[in-house]
Amino acid sequence: MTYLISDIHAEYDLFMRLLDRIKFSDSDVLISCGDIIEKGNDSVRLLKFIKNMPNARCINGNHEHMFLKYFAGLLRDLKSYPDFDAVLNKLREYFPQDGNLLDWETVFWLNRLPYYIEEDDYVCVHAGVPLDERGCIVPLESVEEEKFVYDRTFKDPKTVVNDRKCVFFGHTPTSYILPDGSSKIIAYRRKGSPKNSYTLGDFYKIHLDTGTWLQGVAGCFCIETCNVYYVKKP
Ligand SMILES: [Mn+2]
Repeated sequence: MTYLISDIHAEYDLFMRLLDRIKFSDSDVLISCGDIIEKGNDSVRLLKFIKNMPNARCINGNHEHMFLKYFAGLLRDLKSYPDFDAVLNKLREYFPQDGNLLDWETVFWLNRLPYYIEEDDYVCVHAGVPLDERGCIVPLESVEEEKFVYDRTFKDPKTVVNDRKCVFFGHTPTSYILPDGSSKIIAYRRKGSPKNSYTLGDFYKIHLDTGTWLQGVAGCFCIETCNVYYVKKP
């Protein structure tokens, strides 16, 4: 099975409970739509764990993007100050609450992450993706990184995707979108798709951010069954 998550925001314990909840195994695949780090206390611990999962695929969110911009700035300064230990120390200061120490391997792993995943029937981005005038997804290789991680309009329930591919995204807690303020994954059903049908083709976009840090709810969506799973903080 393929499971999608987003915006875990350093909530290591809740993430581990979610893996338990879905009985995640070596034959499954996990896709993270960004914002693994910050807000919670275990950024580095969570990064290292996910980096070492052989069956996890990750893209950058705005929090990873900001960290990588900070890293790029430190590398630029190196021209006059060639001290890589100092750079790593500065990077470690980026996660002040973290008991786990950042290492170069993790930094370079982050630095190689893509900003989107595109498959035959779905696309994964952090905040959103530009649509053309027909509501189809524009060629993703032409989109700027900032657009993927800071998009402001895609979360709007009025934004409809007319593309064959379903878009997975996060970035904004769904409690801000749902009228009752609950923290649930929102799956937007295509016009005309039968109400009791649950295949990925029945949906045009899936909003994954259940507010793991803000609301204490971690959720994931299974592509093959379209089931959703949640774990909550006690
Ligand atoms: Mn975000």
